[in-house]
Amino acid sequence: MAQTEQSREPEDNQRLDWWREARFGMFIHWGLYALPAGVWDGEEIAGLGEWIMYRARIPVREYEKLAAQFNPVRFDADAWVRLARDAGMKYLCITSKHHDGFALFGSKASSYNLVDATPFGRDAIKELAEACHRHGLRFCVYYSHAQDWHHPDGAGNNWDYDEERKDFARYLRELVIPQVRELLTNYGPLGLIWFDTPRTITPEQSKELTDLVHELQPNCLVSSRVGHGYGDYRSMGDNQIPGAVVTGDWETPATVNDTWGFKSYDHNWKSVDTIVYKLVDIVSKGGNYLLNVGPTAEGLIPEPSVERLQAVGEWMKVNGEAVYGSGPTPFRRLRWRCTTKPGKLFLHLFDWPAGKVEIPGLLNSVTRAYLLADPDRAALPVTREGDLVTVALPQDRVGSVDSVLVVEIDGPPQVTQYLLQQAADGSVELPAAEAALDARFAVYDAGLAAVTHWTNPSDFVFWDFEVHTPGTFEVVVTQACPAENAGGRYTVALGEQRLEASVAATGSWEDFEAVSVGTVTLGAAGNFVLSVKPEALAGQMLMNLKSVTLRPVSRS
Ligand code: JFZ
Repeated sequence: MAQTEQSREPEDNQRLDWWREARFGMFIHWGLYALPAGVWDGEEIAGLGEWIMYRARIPVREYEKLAAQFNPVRFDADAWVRLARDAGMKYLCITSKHHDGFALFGSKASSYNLVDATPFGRDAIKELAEACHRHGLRFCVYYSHAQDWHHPDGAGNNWDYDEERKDFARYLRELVIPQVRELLTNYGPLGLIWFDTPRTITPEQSKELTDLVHELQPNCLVSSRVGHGYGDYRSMGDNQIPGAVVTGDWETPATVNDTWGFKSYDHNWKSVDTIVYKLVDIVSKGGNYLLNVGPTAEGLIPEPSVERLQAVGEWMKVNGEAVYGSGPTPFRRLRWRCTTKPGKLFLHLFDWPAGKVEIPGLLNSVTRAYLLADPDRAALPVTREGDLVTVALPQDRVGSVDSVLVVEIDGPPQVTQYLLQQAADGSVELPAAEAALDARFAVYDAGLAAVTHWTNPSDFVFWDFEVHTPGTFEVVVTQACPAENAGGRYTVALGEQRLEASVAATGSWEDFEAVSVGTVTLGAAGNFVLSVKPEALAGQMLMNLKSVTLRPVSRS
């Protein structure tokens, strides 16, 4: 479990050079679905905004009528691209055609597009491509190659069309291939094409599309969602951040609120701190962060997204060096997220440790340490005791959100892996701050010093630790949960041993209580992994989790 699944081996794939350098990109989901914005026939439709046609089973002839009303007069390609640029993003990827089949570009293959079917009549893909080229961002497109709910032969629409009579190859031939050709020939160089939800596509068809892209533009990347293992890099599940370093080239596509396409009533915006944390967490595990905005039918990026991206940009201006072109952490376990460049470790201090930062296991000599937020980059005192390096810090925080400490070292990182250690009294303390998180929504909140936003039952946390004095231990979970959400069930697993537990009511999300959930026996000294995994939520979130403690009850 500590080993996250391996992806494609890193290869010397030169077309990826810019993408590995970029690390941070803007995703844009924009289309006719921005008009209903999550409401159909007066009813709020659950799920993602861009899925409304599917979720409400809207007939093609009804949904198509949205085109006649789509007139995003406030659309300003330069404004969108400037926002991305100022946020520190290096590429921009927009839905040139989503599952609803509506294209944002003029197309000879189908008139169901922004130029030919709307009063607006402009080509948003062209305007954005030009704006990106003006402002130095790589321009990229999303293209739904398998699902198309408008085309009679596309995948997904079974309420208008008879699945049995669909000829998927005809859809590829008559719409997808011509449109992909248009995208790759009419808009200058594309950074990448983001295919999605391969569904019923065959391996031959995935290969054919990938080859077509590379034939037309050898440097254009293809996302793994083209299907069947093709593509240049791997896209994780939506919002999915792995628990540990993943080798190979990968990205996490993610949302700022919960939807991709605009929904008028989705106000669940992530905080600036959370967004920066996710960016750093992803880079520290070897990936890219493709962060979405969902503009309105008027053509505006929602203000809450704008404000957050601007604040992220402020942080990036000071600390971008720790993100662009940076590689993953060399530490299996360290209290701080760490990103790297040759000769440099960047430690990300989301909370400010009093007086000092300790780096256990660092064998390199440290030539200099300083904070990126310090305009003078004054050298901080560094001391060493064996393989424990300590950097002295000012008492008060320098910088905000995440203060980046640069530790310059002599050559490639050489580290002894330190797992969490059993205390002298035999107890093992596993704090949330040190937990590895494999999650779509759960995050570590430095203010609460707890894992929170645990809304997804597949999200789990785990810790690696070392035990020198074996025995039987009481497992104590320090958690918070208001009564309305209590009673969710989860499993604490340690090797083969599993404890089933139920979330206790503690009064609020911020009142923490230590709850004993049973005992485990560690028969011998060694390294262990303990995980906490939800089984069933009783409300919106499982619980806020501050720590798990193993308290010795007897020695073996
Ligand atoms: C897809 C789309 O259906 C969705 O509308 C959006 O465009 C998103 C970026 O991609 O949804 C997915 C695709 C894959 C996973 C989850 C949602 N996945 O692998 O977990």
